[in-house]
Amino acid sequence: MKHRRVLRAAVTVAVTGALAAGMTMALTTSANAGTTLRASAAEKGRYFGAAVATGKLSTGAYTTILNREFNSVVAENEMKWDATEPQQGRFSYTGGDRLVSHAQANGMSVRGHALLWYQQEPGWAQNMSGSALRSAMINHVTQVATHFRGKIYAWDVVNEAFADGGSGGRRDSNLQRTGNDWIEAAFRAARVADPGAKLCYNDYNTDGINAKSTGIYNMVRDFKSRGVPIDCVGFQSHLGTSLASDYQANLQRFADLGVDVQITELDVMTGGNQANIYGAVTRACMNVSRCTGITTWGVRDCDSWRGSDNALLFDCNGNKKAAYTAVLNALNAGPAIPTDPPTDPPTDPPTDPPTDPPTDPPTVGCAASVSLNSWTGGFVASVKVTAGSAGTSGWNVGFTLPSGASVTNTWSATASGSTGTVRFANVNYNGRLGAGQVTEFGFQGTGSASGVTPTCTAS
Ligand code: G2I
Repeated sequence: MKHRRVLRAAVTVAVTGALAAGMTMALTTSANAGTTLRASAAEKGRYFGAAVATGKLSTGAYTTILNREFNSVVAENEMKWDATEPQQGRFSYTGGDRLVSHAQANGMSVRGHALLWYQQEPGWAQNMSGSALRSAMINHVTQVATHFRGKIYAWDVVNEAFADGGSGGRRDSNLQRTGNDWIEAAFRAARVADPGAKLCYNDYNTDGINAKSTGIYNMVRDFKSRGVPIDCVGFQSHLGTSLASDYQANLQRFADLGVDVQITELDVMTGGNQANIYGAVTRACMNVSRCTGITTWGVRDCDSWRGSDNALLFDCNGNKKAAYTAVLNALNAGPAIPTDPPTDPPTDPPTDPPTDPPTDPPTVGCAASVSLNSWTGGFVASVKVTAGSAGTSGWNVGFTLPSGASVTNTWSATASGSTGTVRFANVNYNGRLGAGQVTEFGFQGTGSASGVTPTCTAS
């Protein structure tokens, strides 16, 4: 059983010296302390979430707790690759859509988990490699993120790509063997497909400053310096009987790189320390202003993948455990995420006399620019269309592709042709642009598109 292997890896990080000073801190509750996890987290500008197996949404005892206590959900399995693309190019969103509807009806945000992961690949993808796999994986990212566009708060774009042990390097997998740039290619494709979602890298055994978390830290720093779109890092936090003393410091060093951090799959082995560890993790998140929320990997002990570990906040009868109280108290005692400083009051109106209106005639037309994310054998093109000063009621962008290049997939435009001269027309919702307004579309292809330049015509 694959997930057993992960569990062992996750809980054998025996980090000692665990719960330092913070644990003995007296917990006070503020005057307007919340009485549920969701209310208390929301008061502090954060979310408190749970992983949900959507089949359980029809169990009343389960859903009662979920709706009362949590304001964020993540699909435990239903948005993974094997669930969403069981056969190549045939997508299935039943479970994921059901969870999104439940979330929307109950005031919950949704974390998306996970676009690319070496586990739970569908069989057809397990058998692929090289540029065929690279194209298939980028297509998967594009299609799934496009389907859920606008509905996901944060996506785990890539899950568990780093190796355990002391190397600090990447984990071997067929995804990794498509080339070291697979992670950034996935993030760029996800950004194009759902520009509103925060894009996260997510992993386990990263619960302190260690070789693995440092490998990830270096990747994030590199991505930020090169403009690869990454917004957040998820710390799964499948924990044993102790907590790294530098858990909070580790979150903070990532936050200092300019990304949000989130606790994404929290569960803690039962035992004397369980409530203390839950409290300490919550306090650590509260103390890091860019820690935007916490998700536990399930609701009740019996819902957990960790079986007899009794690792969650509610027992099998739905009763709140001591760990629940520790979390609630820590949420209520913690600081709120600082809000943006008030903006300066408006300055005095300018006293200059009004200038003459511009005399230039409006520019009929549009401009287009392209940014390419290329790898050996394929590419994703992101195209920006800017309306001239007369605006547009429609636009059409042409490219002449080098020989050997072929368009395989297009979003937010309609393609005509796939090789040679290819044209992309607006779709019904993005043709009408005001003066200077910008819209974006994209396409994916095989071969190389390097050096292509777009021409834009407006109507
Ligand atoms: O392994 C714990 C988590 C580690 N981080 C990534 C998470 O995505 C992962 O979640 C677990 C789910 O909680 C399990 O429910 O991922 C496992 C897969 O590696 C999930 O287990 C699978 C079983 O392996 C399948 O046999 C089963 O069909 O759950 C499937 C649906 O119940």
